Amino acid sequence: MAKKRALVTGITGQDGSYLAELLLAKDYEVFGLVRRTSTVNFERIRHIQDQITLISGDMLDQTSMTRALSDIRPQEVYNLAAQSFVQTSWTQPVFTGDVTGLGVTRLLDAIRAVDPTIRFYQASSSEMFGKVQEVPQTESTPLYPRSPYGVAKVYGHWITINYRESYNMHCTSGILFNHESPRRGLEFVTRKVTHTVAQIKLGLAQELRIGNLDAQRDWGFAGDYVQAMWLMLQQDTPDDFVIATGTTQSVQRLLEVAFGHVDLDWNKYTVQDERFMRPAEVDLLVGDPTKAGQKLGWKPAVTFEQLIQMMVESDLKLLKAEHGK
Ligand code: NAP
Ligand code: F7E
Repeated sequence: MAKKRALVTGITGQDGSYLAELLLAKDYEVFGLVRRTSTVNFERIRHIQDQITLISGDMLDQTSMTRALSDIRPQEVYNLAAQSFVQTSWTQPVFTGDVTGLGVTRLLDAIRAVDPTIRFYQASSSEMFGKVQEVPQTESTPLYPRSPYGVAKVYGHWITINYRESYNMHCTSGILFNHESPRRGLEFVTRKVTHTVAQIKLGLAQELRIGNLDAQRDWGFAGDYVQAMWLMLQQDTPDDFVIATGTTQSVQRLLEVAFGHVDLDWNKYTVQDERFMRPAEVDLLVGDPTKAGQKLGWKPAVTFEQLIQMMVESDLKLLKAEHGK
């Protein structure tokens, strides 16, 4: 039997790399859409690069998507590409809206034109809940985004539902809460903390400059969350699913766990810095993954403490190799 083919946008990102590994393990032919950059940024997929096929394209260029879909003829498309850093969305609001919001319409419309039977996954986000209207947040909690990124994701979420309802396409939206890993970008708070903790432990840095310590997030492990993406596209009926751990932790707790893991007192090394405060904050996120548990049989395996310890250990190893320690 011919292998299933999947196209992943955002394959060079954190989730893209874990999803590509999962699809390869399930014997898919994996294709990734990559945008042109002046230097190569394949660090996260280098170890699997000989097993996947990369195709040039951009979320701002619908022609490139149509071409990629016509050439590959995939059965499944996972749309993970986005300008995904919330803070940057205030300095680049139009760009964020174009890539993260309108980009979804470009891709959906390219799918409609090439092959409307393709199953489509949209990477929706808990940032859509923003100023939360209900605790915990479920698939039916009203949306109240608090950043240009959150607003763009609301657009992407609703256009996904609209193509499902307008054209009867298999379009599914995964509302994923924060998920992290050793491959997380250095600008996000978990990785920033674990990397700086490792630097401090090895004598390579003196302090950690940080923003709001009171924000609370429902943090899970990216490796667990990409399994949910795949499960969603195996369902007969497209739907929306919240993917979360159901527990929440503050940024301060993150500091306690990360510094605590290497026997340091976070208070002694942490400096609050206005530069990392946001014009509008999302104070508390905690998801209710009951529907995903019941319909997909999904549950997270890695706890918050295990996740942060895994990330600190990985950064220690990385830095030791870089600095010959
Ligand atoms: P990430 O590490 O920032 O990766 C984003 C990916 O999108 C990268 O591969 C990036 O390519 C690509 N991309 C950006 N602009 C593009 C463009 N114009 N055309 C083509 N590709 C473009 O993000 P992530 O953490 O893996 O998240 C994956 C998706 O899930 C994103 O849509 C994010 O918004 C969403 N999400 C993430 C979380 C989370 O906690 N991680 C939670 C909910 C939803 P380059 O490598 O070239 O920059
Ligand atoms: O911030 C606070 C900050 O940037 C988390 C993206 O993947 O998840 C991510 O968005 C919290 C916020 O992630 C610093 O104010 C304090 O309250 O790690 P973050 P995010 O904004 O929650 C969602 C679900 C997505 O969809 C996004 O794509 O931590 N915080 N001090 C800080 N945050 C950062 N980055 N840096 C600090 O120094």
